Amino acid sequence: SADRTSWFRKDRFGMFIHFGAYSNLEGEYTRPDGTVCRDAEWIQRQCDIPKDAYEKQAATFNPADFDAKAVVKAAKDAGMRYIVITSKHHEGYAMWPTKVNSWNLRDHSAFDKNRDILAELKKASDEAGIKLGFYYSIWDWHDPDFPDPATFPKYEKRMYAQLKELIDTYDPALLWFDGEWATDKPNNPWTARDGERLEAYLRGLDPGLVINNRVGKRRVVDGDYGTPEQEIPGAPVDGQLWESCMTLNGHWGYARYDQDWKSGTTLVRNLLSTTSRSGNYLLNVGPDARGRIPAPSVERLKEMGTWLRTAGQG
Ligand code: JFZ
Repeated sequence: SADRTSWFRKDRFGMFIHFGAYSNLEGEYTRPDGTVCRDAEWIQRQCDIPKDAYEKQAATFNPADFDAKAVVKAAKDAGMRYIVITSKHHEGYAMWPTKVNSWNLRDHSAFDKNRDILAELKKASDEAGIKLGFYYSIWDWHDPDFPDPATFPKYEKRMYAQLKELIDTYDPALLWFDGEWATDKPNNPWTARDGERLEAYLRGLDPGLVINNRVGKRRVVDGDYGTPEQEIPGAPVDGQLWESCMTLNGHWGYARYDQDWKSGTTLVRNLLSTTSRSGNYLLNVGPDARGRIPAPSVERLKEMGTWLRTAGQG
């Protein structure tokens, strides 16, 4: 509804954060034979990392330097008005202390058991007047019940439970779904009906939630807005809200070898061409294994903020 999305239509610029157990590898996996395979949040699949090896590396994940206030400040200084962080990417690893399973940052890491980065981010965001939303992948590589049509309903129950936890605990302003297109579900696809059921469930829990269209089949009727990825559409659908998400370099998750950063000029141009066509711009940062936003990312966000405050005269 127009009411629910009023803040989203006003707050045109947001920060996307890709952060998960993959961040611990910083984009590089050394195989037992010594060869190195590179990728970011897809590293487990792209590099065929065995499940036990992936779990073993995740157990050492210790993002002790994650600083919610610094993250929020970087966003605010850039002129961003909302943040969307990966609560669970395709790897299935929950970034909050979920009670649904132990594959999460509290129970399967070397991180301080008293810390909860989503709670920290929520507090810092509230203090700064920034909205907080969560990315949540429907596709789950870790849950054994996901790929089999016979057991999928069991997975779906856990997914519903996790989403309820997120809503009850952190009161997000927005949910950003993904992975509804899962390639290992050719015979058991996420259907329009699955999407409608999930969306109705979420709206029952919180009618104010803004939800992207990847909750369903990306029809105009699914969710509140469209999600073109890494592109600014020439002709957005008339009347549909949309948000273009983009990376600062060539990856979503942290990849230490990727230093191919977009220039401040390009980023400002993208922001302006998106917002001038009534779209939102969701620009991504990928914290490293310690939880720090890479310095080249922070620099570029600063440049954007300076440009916005001075209309290019800064
Ligand atoms: C997905 C994820 O697989 C990726 O890791 C990242 O989180 C990104 C924001 O979303 O990737 C996609 C999703 C949709 C398309 C392509 C990649 N698409 O519609 O072409």
